Amino acid sequence: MKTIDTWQHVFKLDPAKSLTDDELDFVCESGTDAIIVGGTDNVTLDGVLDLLSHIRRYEVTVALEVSNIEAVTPGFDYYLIPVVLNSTEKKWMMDIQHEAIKSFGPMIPFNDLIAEGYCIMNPDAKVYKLTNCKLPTVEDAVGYAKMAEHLFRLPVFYLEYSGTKGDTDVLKKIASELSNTQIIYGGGIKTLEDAKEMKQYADTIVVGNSLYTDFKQAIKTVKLN
Ligand code: 1GP
Repeated sequence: MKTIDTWQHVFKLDPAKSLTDDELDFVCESGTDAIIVGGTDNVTLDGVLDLLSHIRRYEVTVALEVSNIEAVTPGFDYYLIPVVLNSTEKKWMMDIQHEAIKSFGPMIPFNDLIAEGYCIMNPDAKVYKLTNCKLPTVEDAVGYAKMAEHLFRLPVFYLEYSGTKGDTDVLKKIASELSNTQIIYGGGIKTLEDAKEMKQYADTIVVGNSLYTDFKQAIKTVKLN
């Protein structure tokens, strides 16, 4: 297993979308540092189990990004817990996590949990709308990143542009402020060039949607490693 702090390149697979078995094999053997299983809509236990049972035939590290408590199952190396810093509703920062811990506390493998401070920058993204976010300015985003590291001491700050490529200036400013919290960047990476561009400032880059739109190009992003 590769520990999260060593991840440079990650693929994110959505349990509500499908790849062929051959494509999934390719993803698992691609040389990526880890696979995150996660999505915004229609994440079901069946969908999660389908992906997990396929991925577990390989050695690659696998994490579940928890978006729906009913779709959580044992068997992952990590459980990533998003905390949406720019949501206008406390629910997405604290209340759903609180409910989950109250209901499932004794079953939760706390050592495998990683809290991710999310800052969602694309107003058109489903996750932005679902969590009722407010669009951060550059200063706001840098402020959230500093809170993640210096106030909450979160292990991960996730700059999320899901569906569109983000602003490298924002990422650069954030990178210049953080030294302990790991910066994960995701959004709109389609090619190896995109991956290299965002990786200049992020510790870890995530490639999601392009696996479902242009698989061949998406797989090439791993050459970053
Ligand atoms: C989504 O950050 C990831 O949560 C990746 O974004 O789907 O746009 O690649 P894309």
